[in-house]
Amino acid sequence: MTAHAPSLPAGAQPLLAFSPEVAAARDAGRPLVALESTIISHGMPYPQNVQTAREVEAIVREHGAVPATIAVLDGRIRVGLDQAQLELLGRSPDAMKLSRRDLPFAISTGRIGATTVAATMICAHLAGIEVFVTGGIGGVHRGAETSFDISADLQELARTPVAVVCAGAKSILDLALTLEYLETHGVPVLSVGQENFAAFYTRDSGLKADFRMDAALQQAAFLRTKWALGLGGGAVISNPVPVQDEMPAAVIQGFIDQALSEAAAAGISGKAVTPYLLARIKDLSGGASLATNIALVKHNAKVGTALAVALKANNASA
Ligand code: PSU
Ligand code: MN
Repeated sequence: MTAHAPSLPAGAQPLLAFSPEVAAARDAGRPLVALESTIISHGMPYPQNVQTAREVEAIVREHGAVPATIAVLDGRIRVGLDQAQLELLGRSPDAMKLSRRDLPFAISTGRIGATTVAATMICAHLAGIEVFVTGGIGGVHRGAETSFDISADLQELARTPVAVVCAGAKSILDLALTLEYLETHGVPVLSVGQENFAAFYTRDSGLKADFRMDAALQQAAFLRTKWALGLGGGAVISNPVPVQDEMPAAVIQGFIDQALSEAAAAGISGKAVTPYLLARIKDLSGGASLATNIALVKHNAKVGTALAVALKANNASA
């Protein structure tokens, strides 16, 4: 182990399993980028989900870090998945969607589990990984004042020191309340390339992010400072979808509104809400939303890898 290789809490050690590639990267002190698996099991259809997961991993390698896709299989947290494990997650109708509360259940009962943003942050932190790339984060749902539906992703961002690179959040959510909630809990939102928070399918939510920071070195210095101050918790790195992949705002908003009213009419609640909305939007858009989704995750992989590399450099010079 190098000076910077993280040490696991003793109790967690037997519950984590590193792929050979990730284990070697840890030993060598190379930058690692965590990737989530709910986007594979519940966010995209097969086979595009597995294909995208592999392509995103390749982008991370190409840009100088090692990808660590995270899931729960055979009673352990897998940090780094092989092809067979990715296929299993991508095809299995039994894969559970795991957030913070669900992790111990899936591990202790040997279930197949895909990790959400919240659970992936927890696992990445246990594995000593500081950067995590995904598509979009969960947030405060519209109507949360009566449903209390606020994603556990937001609390996780408040407590677990991992930077989450995403394309903002979908406007299936109340994005203004999501930003308010993050502010209340001290979670900074850094925006790349623009002032405003990104809205996943579209670049501009119309809401200002906290700080614009285009350069990975700036973002890394911000995070090192935050953590050096003992402030803990994570940060949102909002990276808008590339212009050429953006969806027309009015078009996507129509699909989102329809999906929301169908979800309400069908009485969908709890953890089923987000996967239901994602699947409906994909169907309503005739697959156009999926192409945007894939493009933005790949773009996030580039930005996240640059950040992981910059954080290593910042560490070495500290
Ligand atoms: N938003 C997306 N795509 C996703 C998700 C959210 O645009 O795939 C997934 C992520 O895994 C996120 C989870 O952590 O849904 C949030 O679920 P919930 O709203 O139930 O907390
Ligand atoms: Mn929820």
